Amino acid sequence: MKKHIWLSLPALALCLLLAFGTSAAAFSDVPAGSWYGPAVTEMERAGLISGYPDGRFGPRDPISAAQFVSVAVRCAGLQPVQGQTGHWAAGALQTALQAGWYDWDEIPPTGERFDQPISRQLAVKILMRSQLPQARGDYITESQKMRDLSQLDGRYYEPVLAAYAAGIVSGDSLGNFNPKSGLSRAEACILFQKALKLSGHSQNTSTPAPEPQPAVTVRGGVSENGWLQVIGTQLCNEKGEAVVLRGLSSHGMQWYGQFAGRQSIQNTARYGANLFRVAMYTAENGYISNPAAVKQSVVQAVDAAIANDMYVILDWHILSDGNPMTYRNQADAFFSEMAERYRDQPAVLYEICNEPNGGVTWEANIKPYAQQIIRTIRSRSPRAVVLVGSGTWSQDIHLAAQSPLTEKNVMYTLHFYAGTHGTDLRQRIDQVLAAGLPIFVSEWGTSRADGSGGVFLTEAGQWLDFLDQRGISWANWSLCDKNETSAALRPSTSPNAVWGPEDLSQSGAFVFSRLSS
Ligand code: IDC
Repeated sequence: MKKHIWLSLPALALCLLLAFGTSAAAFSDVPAGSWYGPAVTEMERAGLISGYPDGRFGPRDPISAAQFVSVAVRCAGLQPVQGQTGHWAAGALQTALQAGWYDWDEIPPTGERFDQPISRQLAVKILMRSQLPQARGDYITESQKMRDLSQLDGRYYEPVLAAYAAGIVSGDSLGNFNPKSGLSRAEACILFQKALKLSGHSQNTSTPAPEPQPAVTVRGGVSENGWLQVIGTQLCNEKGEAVVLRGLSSHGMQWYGQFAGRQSIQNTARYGANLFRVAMYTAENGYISNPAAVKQSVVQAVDAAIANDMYVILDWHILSDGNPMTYRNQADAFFSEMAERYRDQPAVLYEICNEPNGGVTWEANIKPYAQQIIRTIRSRSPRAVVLVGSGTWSQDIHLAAQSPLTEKNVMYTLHFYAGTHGTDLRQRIDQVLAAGLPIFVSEWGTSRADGSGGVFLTEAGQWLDFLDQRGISWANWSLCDKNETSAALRPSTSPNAVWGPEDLSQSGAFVFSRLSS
């Protein structure tokens, strides 16, 4: 069992302490009857802010970028990640940057502006993106409320107008917003308090506010973690602790099912895997043309993973058949049977459409398909986690984010190949995480997207670091000995032997080294 400490509770407390000094029940310089008194007290009681060591809060001091962002991260329930400098708030600022709350040039991660007062326009942008990402304001209506609209830089129009529309800001007595001035710590408290109230009230609308993320990430198998659940954007175990699953995906079961037996799966467990993915192609001589035999090999693979105390993804591997609606009835019958069979089995996760592609849309094809199949699965196995793909070979998570499913314990798959996909797709992950969409990388490769080329281990390393920092689970394509660079095993490896380093391909050696780290 390995424990990955993202940030211990004392470290978190320290960040807060540094953000606002020590905690005190009441601040000597915050009169109860002042305009900011109730907000400051409420935020302090909720553990979101605290004062200076001498018992003051400093309500009229300008709030710095680092202080403001730290509170935003805390209010959003996110964890600081590895920062780029030794500054006390570097981790929180990195979290916020990666979440897309502001751009690199607005608060460079190199730190030179961390301790400078934050401008009102930037503060409002960070506030709205972090706490109320769905909020919008009508230009014609809201712009009339700002006498000094011409002072506002273009990139802040959207969040500032949304903040006006939500009643979070209203301008000074002259009707000016003063976008380039700073704001005081007391004003910041009021802004956060208003936004938090609104996000709390809007929890029943389309995107739920992210819930606090657990500080400790555990690995381990099914006996340790039990039924999985999705809390906010994080996969968690039965106790509600963040859990990360890592492992290999089979190649097509109709071709390389021999590498999905007990010994092969156990070999990956010995390197630290707690997950196996069973890729059941539907087309290409897969389940649709040969249902009985393919299903039997799939059930054997699922049982082999369970025997190894591992989580296992049952993957309906659409590929050349790009539209999940094509074989919807077969999928419904298959998942009905499997969810019944594994109804008492916390190990099984259901991936209901590997990679929709071609002329499919989220609204017309994938979402209605997912709604039906989720209903079918949940009527048999109510607690099962379901993984849902999106268009363009499961890269269009941003389109799913515009109209997410309302069912609980659903995650959205994102697939990447290190030789083809990079920064743009990673940015997309951060955008949708900030919007509350839980992500599971159920397939990725060290090769190009065609399964060959490379291997691209530097790029793959960047990807895995990125996923690690966000507690995102993954399965690597693929556990087989095919002569293609994405295959983890050298040609002619025996599926029934204990594997040593000489059996692993370049890709396999890299991937296996990252299973336990
Ligand atoms: C590839 C296999 C390759 C096979 C091909 C077509 O590596 O041997 O000939 O499928 O069946 C995916 C798919 C996955 C692909 C993989 C690499 O989910 O089935 O496997 N890939 O091309 N999406 C992006 C890449």
